[in-house]
Amino acid sequence: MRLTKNQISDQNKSGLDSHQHSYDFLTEKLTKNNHDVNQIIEKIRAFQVAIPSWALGAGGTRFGRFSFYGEPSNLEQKIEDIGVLHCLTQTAGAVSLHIPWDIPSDYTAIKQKAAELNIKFDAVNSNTFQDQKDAEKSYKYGSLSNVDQAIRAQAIQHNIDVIGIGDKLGSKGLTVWLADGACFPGQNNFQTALQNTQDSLIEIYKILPSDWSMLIEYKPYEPNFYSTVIQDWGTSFMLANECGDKAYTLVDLGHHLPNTNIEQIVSVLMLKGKLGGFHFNDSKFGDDDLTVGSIKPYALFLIFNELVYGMQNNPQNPDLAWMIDASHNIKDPLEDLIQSLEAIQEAYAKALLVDQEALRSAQLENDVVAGQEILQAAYRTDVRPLIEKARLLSGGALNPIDAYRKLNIRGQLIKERGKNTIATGL
Ligand SMILES: [Mn+2]
Repeated sequence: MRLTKNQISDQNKSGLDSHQHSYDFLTEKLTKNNHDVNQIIEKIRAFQVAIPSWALGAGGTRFGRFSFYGEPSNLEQKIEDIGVLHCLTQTAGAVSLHIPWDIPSDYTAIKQKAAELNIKFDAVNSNTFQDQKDAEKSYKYGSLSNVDQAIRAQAIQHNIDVIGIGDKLGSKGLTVWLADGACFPGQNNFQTALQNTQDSLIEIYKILPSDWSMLIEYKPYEPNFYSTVIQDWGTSFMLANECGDKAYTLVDLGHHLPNTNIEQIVSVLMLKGKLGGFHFNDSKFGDDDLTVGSIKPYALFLIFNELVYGMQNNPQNPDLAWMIDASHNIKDPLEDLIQSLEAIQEAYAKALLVDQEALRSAQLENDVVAGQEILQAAYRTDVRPLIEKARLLSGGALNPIDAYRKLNIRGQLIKERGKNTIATGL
């Protein structure tokens, strides 16, 4: 299904007066405080987040999966769903493919469909955390780190194949996340596992096109519960340095032990020019993959504050590949993604309001109270009128969730696709 501009502007009509009122009020206040509101809105409009191809169906846990009707059953339908999201929110202008779950059967047709919906192909993701039907070798005991050279070679070749697929679509990045590790002490040799991983990554890096980047993701545990080979940002950073200039660390918000200071990690990586990608989600205990901003919105703001600082002060760091990496069991996946996209925009807009100059002065004077006041003044500002304005200017919905429901989009998807479709890859 495809939404039209008219459908959206019809939905917007009833809320325009109220929006304008709160927008004018906020603009007056921000302008008095020396903020350039138009510039902030342009930044919000330019901020685009990739939607992963696996997030459009209902997610599952190892205990069960409760289907959501009208799910997209092929890549074409997944791109259509992202088209709906982008049309409503104007901030989901990219897709991140997971290979081999979403290998295009017709490249020209998929590229055309994405172009029509104004969607770009972001980083492609390889998968060596599960065995594929026709695979010769098993990744049960690891992929790029495996003690068996033939298994490592198969995993290296898979990543090379993924680069080939991404290249045909116009992607510029490969994301590597490894499940490799050990469930029990004595299962593997830490040094051998790391050395094998490094050597394998270098083999993949060697064939990376010159305008591509390789993003190395880390995670402390799960599915292995004793050790993960790339367990933390330091290990990823070290491997990226060993590979070369086009290799970077990728931070996934859910891939940290509880209470890790993620904003500090972001800050250090940007200073070193090595933060390449970012996966958004939220969590209470582990890699919960909950809706962005649903559990720890202040932490998300503090992270964005460092991202904004880095984007303004660290020209040595490249533009980041932004992606939502959340998927769960309960909500309509499209509504969930809309909520995540709004939380991201909100945290970004608030971070843009931080008075960096005043913060710097407070820090130089060791005025701890002032530092906190400056951050919280930005955090406590209700920036939603700015996000609404950014969406309106781009042709999106004033209230995307409301429009999604009033237009009965899920109902239409069920009519088109039926009740029993299941998204691939989950
Ligand atoms: Mn991730």
